[in-house]
Amino acid sequence: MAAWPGLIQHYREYLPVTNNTPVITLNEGNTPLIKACHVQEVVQPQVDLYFKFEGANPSGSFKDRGMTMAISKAMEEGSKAVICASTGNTSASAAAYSARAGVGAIVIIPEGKIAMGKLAQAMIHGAMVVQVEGNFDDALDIVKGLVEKHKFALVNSINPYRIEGQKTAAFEVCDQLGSQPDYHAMPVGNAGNVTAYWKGYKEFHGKGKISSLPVMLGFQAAGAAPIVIDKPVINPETVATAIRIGNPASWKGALEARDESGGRIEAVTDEEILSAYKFIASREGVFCEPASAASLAGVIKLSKKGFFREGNTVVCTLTGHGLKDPDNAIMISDPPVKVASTITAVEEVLKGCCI
Ligand code: AN7
Repeated sequence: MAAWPGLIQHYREYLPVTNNTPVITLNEGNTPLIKACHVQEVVQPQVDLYFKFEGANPSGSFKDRGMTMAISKAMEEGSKAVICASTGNTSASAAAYSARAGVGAIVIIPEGKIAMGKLAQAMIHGAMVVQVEGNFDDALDIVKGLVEKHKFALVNSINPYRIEGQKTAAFEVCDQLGSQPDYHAMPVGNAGNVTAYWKGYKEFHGKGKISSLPVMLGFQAAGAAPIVIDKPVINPETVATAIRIGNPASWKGALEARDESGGRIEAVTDEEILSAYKFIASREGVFCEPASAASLAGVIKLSKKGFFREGNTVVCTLTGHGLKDPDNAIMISDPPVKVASTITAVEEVLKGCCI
């Protein structure tokens, strides 16, 4: 089989690129669709549940799908610098693709509230990193103001090319499953991704590639759930910093996905998020970041209300890699046991667990 060329090449006919578009790619996409094997412990009745593991993208999140498009188009348009606000993953991805393209990247992030791995990524890729004493919503407002005054290409998901790239995840799910799932669950922050998946499913349906459309299920963190409570949240708070967003830019797109698909956008608590996060890592062997686990947390929550039927196919997008946020993994896990450097001392602590 030929090497995967990246999603622009693979899904070219569905994307707004021409022969004049310089394709900036890190061979993103083609991420694994991993079948859950222990999920019956937490979801009843028995469903076929899959994880679309977007942490396997080059910068470790789904943002790479949108960024390959946004940066390629920015280069086509001759942009000298790109800019974004970010809770972390967008900045990591923008920094990586900008480095590759040889264009400057400016990333505006909320001070102290982005996972360490993401900050490290933006820095090592050479972006100009600016921390503001505010949250993501404040940072996005600043970015919108700056692009009015300066010739920067904005690469947040209000850039329509971002949505175009990200919709390819829905294509892949259909291609990998051989049909559409019954339900598609994902975390919702700025709501670009749920907008993109729904666009992708509708386009595949329009082309006759799938026979019906999935029901979309979006989950916000309870402390940052503006769409659920139907008004912006001024001070969003959640352990899942990636989705610590109080005024989503693609609010309308999320409502369309929900209403057109007959789906739901609901809230899950930090406790439910962390519990699903731990389950996915410790029982399924997949390490995603806390925000990603909001997808399974929501599915577990709905299943307790009798939402699913036996045999339903449910896909949960795991949006980002767990390695981006080591602090939370360490926080909720048992600490390593410290002993003297001898066989007997190590054996002593293994008694009752492994020997
Ligand atoms: C792991 O990086 O908004 O609903 O600035 O990093 O499309 O915003 C990240 C969002 C889910 C929510 N999971 O997606 C940013 C940013 C992870 C994320 C979301 C994000 P959207």
